[in-house]
Amino acid sequence: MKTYTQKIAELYRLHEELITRTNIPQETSNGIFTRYKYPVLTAAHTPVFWRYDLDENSNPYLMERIGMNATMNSGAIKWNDKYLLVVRVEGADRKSFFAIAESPNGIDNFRFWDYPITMPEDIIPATNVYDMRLTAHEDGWIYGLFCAERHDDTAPAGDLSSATATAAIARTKDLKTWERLPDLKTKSQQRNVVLHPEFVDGKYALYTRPQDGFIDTGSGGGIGWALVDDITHAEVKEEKIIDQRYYHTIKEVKNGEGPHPIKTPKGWLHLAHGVRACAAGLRYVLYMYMTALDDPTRLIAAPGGYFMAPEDEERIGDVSNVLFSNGWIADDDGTVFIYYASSDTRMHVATSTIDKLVDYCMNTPADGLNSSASVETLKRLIDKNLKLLKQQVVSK
Ligand code: BGC
Ligand code: BMA
Repeated sequence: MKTYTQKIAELYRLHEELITRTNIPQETSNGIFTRYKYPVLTAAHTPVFWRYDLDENSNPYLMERIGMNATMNSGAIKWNDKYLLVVRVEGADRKSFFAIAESPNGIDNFRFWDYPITMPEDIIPATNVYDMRLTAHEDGWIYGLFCAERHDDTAPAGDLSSATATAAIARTKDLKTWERLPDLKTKSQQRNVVLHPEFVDGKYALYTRPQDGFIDTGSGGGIGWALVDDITHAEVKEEKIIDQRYYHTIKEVKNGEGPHPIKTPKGWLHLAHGVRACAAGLRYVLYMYMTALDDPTRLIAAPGGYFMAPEDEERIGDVSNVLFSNGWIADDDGTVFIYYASSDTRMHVATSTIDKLVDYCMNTPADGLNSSASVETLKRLIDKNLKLLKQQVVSK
């Protein structure tokens, strides 16, 4: 018979084994990015002392007292040479909260800080908070923008599902203590609001995602852009759509900015998610685009189709068929760590480089918006390649 102390030691041993497991790059790659074999975070990565009461008197059976359900949609930042994720942790009670997990190398050994983030509330407290985008802004603060969700009290009595989505704004200097600013004032509901890292015309700039209802983006049009005078009383007065949705594309139903774009010599590199509807429900994939350095609202590259879509175990989870990303880190050597969640359940990493991602954006054919155009694009590549292959045979 194991003693209580031995049982706890066993829990710790298994947990330690899981979180220190070496991650392995996957051999097969499309040349654009490399996936890694293991998720970087799962619910089982949360500390043992979050889930178990370790006191034999109050927990004689050594049961989990607080269940953790998922670790997903995480913001990311490099901080004091460490790779940090602000994870959307979801408890068994369906409530999400933010907690930081830190890794020395960006691909494995992610370890949660002891305490989750205590996020101050706005005037009207939210029921649920999620999907934080981190921006180290040139004003010196680190901002976290996230979705604050509340029950829609205008819904008919008994309707407990109608909700409102608002962009919440908080800022910090040390990622430990957070100051909450008033939620973004806008005409429509908003999810997926992201702060651009630089001032534009002396103003704060936001990527927005206007929507008609809580789920329905309807007339929203796509990813928007708005300038804000005062981030401590942020209000969207004018919104311009910079990345539109189109019929029969991977972003037909919805799209939303991922993390804030990365500045490259050739333009701002964007990662976003696109949603289409099918019999199985909504399918979420990741896509990329680029905008001009002198005008971040001007689209300069729009590679067609998805950049990443769910594969293998990524396809399955609480909300299946979903890839979602709101965090990436560009290292000084040009490596890009793309953090993405699969099926609202677990976190993964894929790596690439700035040069490769720019090349991908600039040289992947755009979506021609119909089958004939796709065939013409394909034929052009076949022509070129067959000519090349023939020349090589002749010259041999
Ligand atoms: C969930 C989000 C989801 C949203 C729209 C929220 O209640 O927490 O994960 O994106 O609903 O479906
Ligand atoms: C939402 C997003 C994510 C989530 C996705 C799929 O609209 O904001 O929180 O990953 O749906 O459930």
